[in-house]
Amino acid sequence: MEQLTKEQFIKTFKAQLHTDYLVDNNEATAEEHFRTLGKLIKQYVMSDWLRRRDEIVKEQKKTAYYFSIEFLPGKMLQTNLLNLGIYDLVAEALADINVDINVLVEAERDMALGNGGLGRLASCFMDSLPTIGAPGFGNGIRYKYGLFKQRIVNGYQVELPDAWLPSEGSVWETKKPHSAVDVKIYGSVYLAPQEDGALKPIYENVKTLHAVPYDVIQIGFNNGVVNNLRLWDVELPEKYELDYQTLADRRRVEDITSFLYPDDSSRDGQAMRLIQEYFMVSAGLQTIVASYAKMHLPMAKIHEKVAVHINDTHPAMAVPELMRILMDDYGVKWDDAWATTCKVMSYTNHTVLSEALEKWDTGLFKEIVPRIHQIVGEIDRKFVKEWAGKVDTGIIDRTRIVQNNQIHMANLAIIGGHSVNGVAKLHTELLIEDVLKEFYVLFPEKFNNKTNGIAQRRWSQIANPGMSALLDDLIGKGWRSNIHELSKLEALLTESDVQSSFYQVKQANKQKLADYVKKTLDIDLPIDAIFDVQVKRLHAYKRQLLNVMHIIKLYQDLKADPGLEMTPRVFIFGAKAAPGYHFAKSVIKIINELANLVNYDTSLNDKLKVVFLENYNVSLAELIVPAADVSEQISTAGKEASGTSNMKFMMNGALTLATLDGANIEIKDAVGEDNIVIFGMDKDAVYAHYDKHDYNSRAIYDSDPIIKRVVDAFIDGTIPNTHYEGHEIWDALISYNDEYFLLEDFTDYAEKQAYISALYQDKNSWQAKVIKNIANSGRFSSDDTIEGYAKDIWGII
Ligand code: CR6
Repeated sequence: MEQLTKEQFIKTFKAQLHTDYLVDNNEATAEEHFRTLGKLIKQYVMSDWLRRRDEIVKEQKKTAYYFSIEFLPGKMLQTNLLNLGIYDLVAEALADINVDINVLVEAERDMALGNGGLGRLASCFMDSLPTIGAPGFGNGIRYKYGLFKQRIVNGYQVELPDAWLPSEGSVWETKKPHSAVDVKIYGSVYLAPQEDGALKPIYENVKTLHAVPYDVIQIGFNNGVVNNLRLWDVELPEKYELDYQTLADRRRVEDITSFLYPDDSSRDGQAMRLIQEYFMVSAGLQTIVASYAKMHLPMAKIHEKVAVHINDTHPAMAVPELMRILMDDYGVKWDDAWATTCKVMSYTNHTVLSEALEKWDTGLFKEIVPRIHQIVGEIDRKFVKEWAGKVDTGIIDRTRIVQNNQIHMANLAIIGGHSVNGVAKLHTELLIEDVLKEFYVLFPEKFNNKTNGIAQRRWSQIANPGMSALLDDLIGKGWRSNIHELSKLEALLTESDVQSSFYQVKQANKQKLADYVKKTLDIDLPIDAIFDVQVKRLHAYKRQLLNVMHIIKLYQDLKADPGLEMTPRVFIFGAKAAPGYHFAKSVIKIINELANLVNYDTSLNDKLKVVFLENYNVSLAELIVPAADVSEQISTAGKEASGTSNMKFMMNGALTLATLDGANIEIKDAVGEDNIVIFGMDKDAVYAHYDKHDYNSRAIYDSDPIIKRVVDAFIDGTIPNTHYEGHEIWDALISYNDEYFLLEDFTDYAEKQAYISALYQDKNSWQAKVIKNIANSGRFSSDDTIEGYAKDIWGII
């Protein structure tokens, strides 16, 4: 964008307010101010945005399209201002006319079109792609309702719809009706032989959906590059209105883009989800192929200009859909279409949990996407034929796409693509050795690792202005554009004034969070206590319950000896549970009742506080992460594919308390064993239990009086109002043999927690570790991660 002055900005800002809202600056609401500023930002980048689009076709740039059913950007105002390089200028200009930029920031609604880490990662990539100058665009769905809004009522999670989208639309998007495409579902299809011998698909009784794109700006950091996130919405095509005669028919169509499925760990088996997936994939690919066609290059070479990324299994229908478009719409023969499709597609696996690898009932699949069903059947048949006789038939039976009347979407993505990556070193190893090992026998060359990363500008400069200013003072401003310069801090680890400056920053951030807690929950938090934080989706494998068990132990210790010397602790939780996930909801109830129990018990002398912050989302994370002293990353080893909040905490100077799981291992490698606190079984120990079937939680419970006392607290009335939930949890731990090994890891966990309490007393040593963590956090930048994708997988830079 052109150089901007304060005066120019103020003039256009006021004029825009007049034009859009017929108000003067001093009468406008925060919402009006926010939308006006957003609109100006969009105007500033419009020419860069257009240029980007045009140069891709004109210069025939190879482009990557990141297909994801989730994106979780949170708020975009600050990121956009920062990346444009006008944050300070705009903040000052607004202040000159008595507008507080923070009020505008508050006025923006979080865009929560994702559940958790997977969607947030996609958004970090959307920030990093233009920043490294790579032509990489997103493709997703414009849900009218994002992830549910969580309220806590009587300790229980209540889910409310998240109506994030204002009636005028998001200020960051532009509707593109002229780029709309039709997507066909249902009906039947048969192949009619043509004179030239080709088979032409003839559709009958299909339903046609009108897919309308909304393009959302993705601004690179200080480089004039603006990429695109294309979100698809559904409309009723006028041309086909007779297909939808009743109101109920119409509503069903509108529902396709109504809401995000609030579950990131298992499929819910609803036809609507399948329709969503096909809708997004088909609309996106039709447009991509059409824009490639404008280059007038051979269709069978589309892989030279286009890369399509399948983020988790949801967009896996991209494989047969690209085949369909190439064959049915552009007349490419099967073998050529297949060869290029495999080179276009790549896939990221985000979990080892088998329930999250989507499988669709063949009957349902055939009913909703009959042509895709045919193509998948043919891909499967050819796959079996190709490998017959070359490998053990058992391997073929277990890796083929169609098995027992189910379509295995991960298998489709792996077979139909050229790259499969895990999201942390350990995770990729596990894919190779265990979860996908038979695919590794067939296609070893496809496997690679890309450890996740975070958009560091949001998680440092935006979320933690206090720390950022301190860093500027200590190591200069270079780190703001080159995050690896944080390593300059290595020279300052032990300097006491540096240590105390970081301490001051942390205390100020803790105070800010404490103020929020006071305002929202009316609980007073002592900021000299350790702020010990676990924020993430609620899931049994993430073991929030282990954290709870430790709190119970501390509570019992303090009750037994009120004079006990103990570093005061504030335990902070934030977590949404999938609405149908009973156990997870029970854990939320337990945490809230435990909080009520300890927070108002004056005999504990403020040594123990527990807070559950409702509606954990990106914005709340920006408040919580900079205020944490301890980052809890305590999943059962082998279960957390990567984790990304672990990286955010590290960058903000928290010490990680972790199992050797996911990216925790790489954090340990980055900071060294002395600067992270590791506990519990590693992946091999966990797998040894699986192999030997020798885990016995009851034996641990019977033989360890401390563990018995803690576990019994769930059912002996210690925690009020949790009779039902307490029994459910006790049963999971004892009667059902503690699937995630909490009991085995508990003792080490509690000991390492005690070590942390002691360490915190030694301020110098603590601060040196904190600074060491910040100094080494640069390697977890998503700019670097995405560079790996762009070079190794997509070949776009
Ligand atoms: N739940 C993983 O569990 C990983 C993210 C992003 C997850 C988590 O460890 O950091 O993906 N997996 O790769 C899925 O969503 C399936 C997640 O967010």
